[in-house]
Amino acid sequence: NETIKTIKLKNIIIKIIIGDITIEKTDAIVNAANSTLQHGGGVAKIISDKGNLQKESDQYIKEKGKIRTGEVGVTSAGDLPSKYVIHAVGPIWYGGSKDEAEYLYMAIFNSLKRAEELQLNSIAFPAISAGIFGYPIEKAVKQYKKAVDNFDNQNPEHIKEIKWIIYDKKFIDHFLKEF
Ligand code: AR6
Repeated sequence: NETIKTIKLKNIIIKIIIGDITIEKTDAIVNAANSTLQHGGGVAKIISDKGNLQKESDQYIKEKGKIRTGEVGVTSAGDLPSKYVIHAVGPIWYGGSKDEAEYLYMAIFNSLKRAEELQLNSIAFPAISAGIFGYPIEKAVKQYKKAVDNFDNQNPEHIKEIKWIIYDKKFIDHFLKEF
């Protein structure tokens, strides 16, 4: 994976990286999940297959129930090199009239909050909602940035590094413009 930009906020370092999230060594990677953790496609399938995580995800849903849009659930990282997978449920894009922006913001912010509660130092995100869920990337990056800025402003004690892993190269300019 290749780091193309590093940005220093008040407390946190942001890295914009091109590549594959499953090879990132961070304390947690975030999965672009759905509310039943059925990892049928997209980055979720890749994370689940490589980490061997479907069974643990099914068990999670059985015990705790569905995860609402904007909320997160945590499993181990299975066979992946990180410690945890934070499964964030981003919104499906319906055109912008169904509070998609607020839900996307929540999915990112709640992932960061949970990572901080777990006392983790680093976390890596894919472009949540911007694939199968259809959220336009130029709008999505605004919510990613807002969530990161607000989290940084809360002066977190543990999280020091947030990585954005870009798989889809046509997203690069949007990330560079927003961050
Ligand atoms: N590393 C980083 N990013 C990746 C990788 C990878 N290895 N592979 C794909 N991406 P998506 P969503 C990017 O569709 O829109 C699943 O079925 C991809 O290019 O994975 O939130 C879930 O189970 C895109 O930019 O997530 C849900 O049902 C980004 O990851 C649904 O899809 C997100 O695309 C979630 O849809």
